[in-house]
Amino acid sequence: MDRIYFTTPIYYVNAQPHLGHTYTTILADTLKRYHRSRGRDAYFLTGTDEHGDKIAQAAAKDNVDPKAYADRISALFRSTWDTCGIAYDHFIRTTDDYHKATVSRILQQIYDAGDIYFGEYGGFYCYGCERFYTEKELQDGKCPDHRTEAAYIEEKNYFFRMGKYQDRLLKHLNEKPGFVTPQRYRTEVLSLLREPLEDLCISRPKSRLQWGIPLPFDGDYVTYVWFDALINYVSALEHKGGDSFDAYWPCCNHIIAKDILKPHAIFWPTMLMAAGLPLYDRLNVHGYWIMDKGKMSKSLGNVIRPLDMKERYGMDAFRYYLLREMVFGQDATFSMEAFVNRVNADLANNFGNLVSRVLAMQKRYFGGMVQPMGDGARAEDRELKEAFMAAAASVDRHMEEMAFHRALESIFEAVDKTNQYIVQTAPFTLVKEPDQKPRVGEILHHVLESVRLTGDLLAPFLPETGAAVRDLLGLPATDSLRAEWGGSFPEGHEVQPPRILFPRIEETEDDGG
Ligand code: ME8
Repeated sequence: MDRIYFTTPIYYVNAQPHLGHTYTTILADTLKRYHRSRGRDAYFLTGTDEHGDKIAQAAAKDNVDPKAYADRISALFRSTWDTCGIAYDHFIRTTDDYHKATVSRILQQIYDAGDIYFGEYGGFYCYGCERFYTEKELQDGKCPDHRTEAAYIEEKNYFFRMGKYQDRLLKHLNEKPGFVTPQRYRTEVLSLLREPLEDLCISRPKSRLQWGIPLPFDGDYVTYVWFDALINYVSALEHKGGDSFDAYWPCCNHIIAKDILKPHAIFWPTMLMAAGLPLYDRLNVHGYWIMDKGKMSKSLGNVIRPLDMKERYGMDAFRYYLLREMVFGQDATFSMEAFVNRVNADLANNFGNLVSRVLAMQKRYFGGMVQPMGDGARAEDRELKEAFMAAAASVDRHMEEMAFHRALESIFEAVDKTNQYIVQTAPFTLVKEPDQKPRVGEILHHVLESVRLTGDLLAPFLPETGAAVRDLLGLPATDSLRAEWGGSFPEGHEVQPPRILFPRIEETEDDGG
């Protein structure tokens, strides 16, 4: 059986789930559902990153110990994903014992192999990023990301001989052009590798930071948070047990945003090399959601929270906008106005109306009973079928390239085609001629089949919609796609009366959201 393994970043527990986290998590969820629907064994991992300065400081600010703090925020991430219907297979926490054990084992292994050494280091440290910066990287002495003054710190620490693996990593990137994708991020990694790769400081003295996994070979130190966090992708599979690691690791697809490209494209593969483990298959990097602050509604504030969006508009409307609007790899602007327009135009007017319309006609003309489909030999019937077969193939092609927006566009082109088919065949006029009734039955059967296939093609992107369409059509739930035309409705099959799938969003930003 074909397998595939998707991971999201494990999110820091110093912030609550927002739009950015939700986007990456929805991508992984869509990918898992998509591959499952095509008969593949897809495994999906997400979780929380709970050690390090940032978390210790956030906990101190809240006057609680770091573990209690992490428990609370981690649970919040998990329950958010549960409420949003995210179908993760495992939720990992870096404070889980099995994870800590794997991190210790790998550290010891790399230490024994001679790739970790003790040395003195002085550098500019940003607490927000939890890393040292070179003077050249700082802007006016400040961290380019956090815009806070970097502190000069001199201390003895352990270092990972990352530089030793530079050539091997370059060779891998050249031999496997799809290792980091889209292309622009591969280019960015290659350009980082044009400079000599420095060794990586992988410890923090306990005198400065206690909240971390102790180094197995020196109890006075804890592990640098990235060395701990990246290993989650491996420890989760080991924890799953059996042959999970061998089965899923070779088809591991990481999904991240561009902010954490360097740790994933440079630290992680070199760590894997040093640990004697094979590399992951592909690093898929998306861009950033930028807030369109001026247009954000007052009541929502500037932070988009997944649960607010779900409650107000439904999860599928939110998923649709995110997946349809962002071009994978590029930045996108989040605007409530664009959200409302997109959802109203595509979901409420286009697809929603189509579903209501055909079910209403089926009910009125045939009491909801599906009629024979006919031989489908007429030009307009054939064209409708062809439009759907083309859409199904195009979804596969686009998903291979993570072009979620194009996959959805293809499905909606087929929906447009169906609306044109109704106009062209005019069942509402034809029905007035009694001898044309069988033809009206055929036409509606074709439209119902379009709706069936649209719902099934949409299901990985919009799971609730996929299920609701099947329910309206009186068909059993399924998570596998039958990308064929016809044969969905047995003789005497009855569909439901119409029900609104997507209510039009009437509010404007002036309503206060
Ligand atoms: O970096 N647009 O965790 P994190 C799109 N713990 N995606 C966004 C986003 C935005 N504006 N903001 C955040 C960490 N994200 C580490 C990861 S992995 C071994 C350790 C998403 O909580 C995006 O996926 O800061 C980004 O890579 C991630 O959140 C960063 O999450």
